[in-house]
Amino acid sequence: MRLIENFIGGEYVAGQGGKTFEKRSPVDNRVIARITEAGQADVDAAVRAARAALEGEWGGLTLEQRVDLLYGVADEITRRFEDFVAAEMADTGQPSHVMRHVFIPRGAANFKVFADVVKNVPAESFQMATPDGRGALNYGIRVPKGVIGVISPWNAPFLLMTWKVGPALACGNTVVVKPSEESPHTAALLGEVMNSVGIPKGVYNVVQGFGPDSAGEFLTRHPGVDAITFTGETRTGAAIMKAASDGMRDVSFELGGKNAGIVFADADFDAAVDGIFRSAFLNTGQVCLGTERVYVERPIFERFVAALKTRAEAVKYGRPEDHAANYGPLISQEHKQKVMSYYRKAVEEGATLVTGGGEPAMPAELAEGAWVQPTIWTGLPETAAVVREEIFGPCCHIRPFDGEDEVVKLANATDYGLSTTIWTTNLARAHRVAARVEVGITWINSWFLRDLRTAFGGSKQSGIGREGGVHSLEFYTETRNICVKL
Ligand code: NAD
Ligand code: 6OD
Repeated sequence: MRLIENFIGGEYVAGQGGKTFEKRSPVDNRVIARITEAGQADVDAAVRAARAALEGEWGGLTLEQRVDLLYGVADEITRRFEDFVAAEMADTGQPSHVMRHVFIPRGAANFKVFADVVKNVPAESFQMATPDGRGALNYGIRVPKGVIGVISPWNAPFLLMTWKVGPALACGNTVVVKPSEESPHTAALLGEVMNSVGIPKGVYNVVQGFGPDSAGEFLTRHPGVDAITFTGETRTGAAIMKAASDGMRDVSFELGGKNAGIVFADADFDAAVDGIFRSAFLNTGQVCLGTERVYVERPIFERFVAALKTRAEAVKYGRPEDHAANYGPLISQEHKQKVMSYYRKAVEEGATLVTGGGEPAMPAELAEGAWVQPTIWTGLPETAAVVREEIFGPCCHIRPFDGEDEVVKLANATDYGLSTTIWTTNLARAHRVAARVEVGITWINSWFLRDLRTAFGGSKQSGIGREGGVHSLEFYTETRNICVKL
């Protein structure tokens, strides 16, 4: 049985308390690894290592040296592509094509793009008048914020963890990462990459474990951590915000969503069905940007529901390495219980079940896996729990609408504000509606197209702050102003 350890100061080390926990495969519920659980002493050691690197070799590198090392990390991820694919498939059970085309290449891109960003962003400068007429010059210098605590989730583990580690290191910080207890593999494997390309020891550290009363909480409460960047549930964000208030540490939060998909009657019908199918069911619905509320203009409502039903019923269940499969399990039995409880609640709330709503019949060797059917409902009021709460599963509720004003109201009637996808051939309307929906990112006639130079984040309870491109620099550096009297 493989043992996954912490990665501290460039070494793989067992937790000092000797505690371990098991990781089960989502596919068949077999135990596939044991994981070290970091205690307070391990988190202390990781933060010390990160501080030492910051004040030592890493802090002394030139920008060019740092950037070259990060290009090296990206190249080494690409060289070890198959290892990362295998590690992520083991943790999540998702089809290999998702790993190959989206999640793992993004891991490499997260290092490359932010290395380029830091190289190319100029510092600000302002000239000012002074009473003596000689003037003064202000200029800003950016300095790293320090030791960054990175807390990441399980749904796209490598993409989401490196999306924070890449810019943090590019800006000259050091990191202590706490990956989800459900997805320990790729964060651990990245330690090997860091060592093999010569990233100084202590720049990248990983503590494994859980959230409350475990590595996550010890890290976010640690006074040696200068800022915390977190992706996960809104409720967890609230707990971390309280922890960060001790010492007034800065936070960047990417949180939950209950995203609307809006389909106008003039949309390219097949493209809209395909787009909503992907946004509702890719990664078994475990994408924060996914669509759980679909609004379809009345003239095409029935036809759209029927077409999406056909697509949902055609998914091919299977192991990640089975190339014919395009649909995997949920991450865990625990998450399956949560999703199934919403499937039952939808029926109790009076939904019309269009398709799914239960567990698929799986062959004996996969019967213990966290499999659930893609599910579509109609007929619920907007007040239903299933329409209001983030389920984070392969399911959506579809409701008809009449006109722009109504659909904007419906889309905005939520505490969340992460993303929207709009389907229409009327581009003037697309721009109008996009400007009115209260979210961090809107896709028009597409979904999950990502340019890493753009601002990414959530409105309302979907997040605090923006990352991506220069926006990441705002969080991962501090600007000091220097005023020179001339
Ligand atoms: P989660 O909040 O349960 O856990 C995320 C991480 O936080 C894990 O590493 C966990 O161990 C840790 N954690 C939990 N409690 C903690 C605490 N008290 N202190 C410190 N750390 C703690 O989220 P999850 O179930 O792993 O991921 C799914 C959620 O993430 C969904 O709500 C989804 O919408 C959200 N998400 C958001 C984005 C985004 O970009 N907005 C991206 C991906 C996922
Ligand atoms: O693409 C990204 O940068 C990003 N943060 C994606 C989030 C996906 C959520 O599951």
